Amino acid sequence: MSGTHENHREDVVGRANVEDTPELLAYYDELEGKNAGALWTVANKIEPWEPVSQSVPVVWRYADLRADVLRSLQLVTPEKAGRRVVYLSNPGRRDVTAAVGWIYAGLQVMNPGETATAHRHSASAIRFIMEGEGAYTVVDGHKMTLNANDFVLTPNGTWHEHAVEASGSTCIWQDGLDIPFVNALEANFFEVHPDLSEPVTFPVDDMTKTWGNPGLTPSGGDWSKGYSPMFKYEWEPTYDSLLKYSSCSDGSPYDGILMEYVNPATNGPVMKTLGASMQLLRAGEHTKAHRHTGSYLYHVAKGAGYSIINGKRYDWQEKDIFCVPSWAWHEHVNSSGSDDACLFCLNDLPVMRALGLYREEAFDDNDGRQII
Ligand code: GTQ
Repeated sequence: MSGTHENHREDVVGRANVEDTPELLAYYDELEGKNAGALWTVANKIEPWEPVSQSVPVVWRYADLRADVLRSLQLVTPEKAGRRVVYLSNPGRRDVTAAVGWIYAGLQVMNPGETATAHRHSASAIRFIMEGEGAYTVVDGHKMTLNANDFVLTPNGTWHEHAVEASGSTCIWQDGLDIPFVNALEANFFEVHPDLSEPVTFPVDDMTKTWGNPGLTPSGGDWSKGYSPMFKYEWEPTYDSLLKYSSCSDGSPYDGILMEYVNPATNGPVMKTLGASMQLLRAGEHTKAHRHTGSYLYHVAKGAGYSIINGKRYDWQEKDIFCVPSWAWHEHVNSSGSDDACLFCLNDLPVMRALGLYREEAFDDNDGRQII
């Protein structure tokens, strides 16, 4: 069918700018019939001048979603659903079930005494605990007890199982996975544990007790897997570290006091595909705008404020989740004059850095952009 071809022309030297003619349209038809195409019709689209994100900035307000998450307790069992999760859907990324870029996220809820079937997959995952008592995750036989704002890893290929102790209360946490990314690479496998449950074979919380001591590493400690051996990063030492750092540093004008969670065996990211950080914004702090490649999903661990993303204001408060798409200008504001605010951030920076795709730019009010 002639005339249905896309033709992305730009009147700029070095860019494709070929006008349609009946002869060319016939030629495009011919190529299409042979599963081929003329690059100059699509070149400007597939090689944009700078990253073009399909994701749009979104704030998922906990006050709006919490009742829906709790309602799922009445609607489905973990046995039937596998995992009882309300996922976060970016309007620009519905086709790949992403919250932003290639990152999936959801809010999982469990009642006391419930367990989700043990499983493993090629996707890497994190949990960030939001509310409730008695939640735990077992990763390859290591049981982690979980409290609010604790951050847990379930790295790719590890068996994992989530549950809430019978003595606990209803728990909600954020899941974050690289599912869309692994699917884009067409490399995702999933397995249900043959026993449906996995045994706890190590002392409770052993990985954090072994690897999570400040400035100290276990003598002879041997760890060469591609992810952090510290499966759980607790909130209190994290917050304490931010306070200590902020007592002696101004941090970054673009990020405030930002610390990255690291693999203590390498000082590198916690997993190969997903990185995470916790950022403290001091009372009244307003960071300077910048942008970078990579997709960022923020979870408000403490406080309230707003972010300006590509010139638009997005208000947030504790337990809200919001995203900053790749290459979007952003600045964060702590609107309290007396309390600090903390933003947990899940991102794909390890991928960007490993592939040499990380790039950052500062916004300069006097025009001009400055690569930093
Ligand atoms: O518990 O590993 O929200 O595999 C989505 C997919 C959680 C999990 C989700 C998953 C998980």
